[in-house]
Amino acid sequence: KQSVKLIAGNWKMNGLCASLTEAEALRAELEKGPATCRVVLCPPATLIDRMGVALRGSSVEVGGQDCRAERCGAYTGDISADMLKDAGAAWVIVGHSERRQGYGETDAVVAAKATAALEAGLAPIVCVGETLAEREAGRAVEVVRGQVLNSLPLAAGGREFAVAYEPVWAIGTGLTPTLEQIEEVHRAVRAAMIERLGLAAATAPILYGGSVKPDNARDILAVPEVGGALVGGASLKAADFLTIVRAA
Ligand code: G2H
Repeated sequence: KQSVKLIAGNWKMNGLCASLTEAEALRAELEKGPATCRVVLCPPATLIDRMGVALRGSSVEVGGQDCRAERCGAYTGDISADMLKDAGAAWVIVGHSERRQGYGETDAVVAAKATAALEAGLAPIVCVGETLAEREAGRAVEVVRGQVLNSLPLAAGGREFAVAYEPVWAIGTGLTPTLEQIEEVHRAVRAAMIERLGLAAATAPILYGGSVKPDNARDILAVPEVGGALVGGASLKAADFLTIVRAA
């Protein structure tokens, strides 16, 4: 039995202060009819504090999009989990494919970041997903299983966290796997989570991410083992994001 779903919005490097009107619009709509799922918004780090203000009084939580594993030090341009927590975040995305591919982040780096997040009191959303070449070679399940086993820190056992399955080829492309493919990988992710962490990982949500839109969210969210969604482009407009939240 799955618990309440988790819908997380990943604004990526989009949004300025003026964009917080979208967060305010979301809060206003949720005041009219509260969400039946958990909702998290992950804006650029510069907006975390102000988004917390914009969402005050609502149940929407705020998250970061990445953190460094170290707590502090000479790491120009980076941000620590403690800093995100201090700014008001409750969650942080780690291991997004745009970080794995663009910054060479390995599973070990992702696991270290997730550990740092947990130590700071943040719930990590650990991202995994195969490339198109890996999918076409029939290796999707094997690749994702390996990423889960090696990116999930043992420290996550019994703690709040989520895993997000995001096929790299579905991110921002408008392409999505079939519902059967999503179910197959989500079942494999669950098995790997339990293999890694034991039954403590039996209920942590597994989010699907990659071109989730208002018109496909309901079908995707109904797939067994899909515990929510990580939404990029469609999280930028409150109306679109709200439609996805209402589908959960
Ligand atoms: C995948 C997703 C959010 P989009 O990166 O993490 O983005 O919904 O735009 O494909």
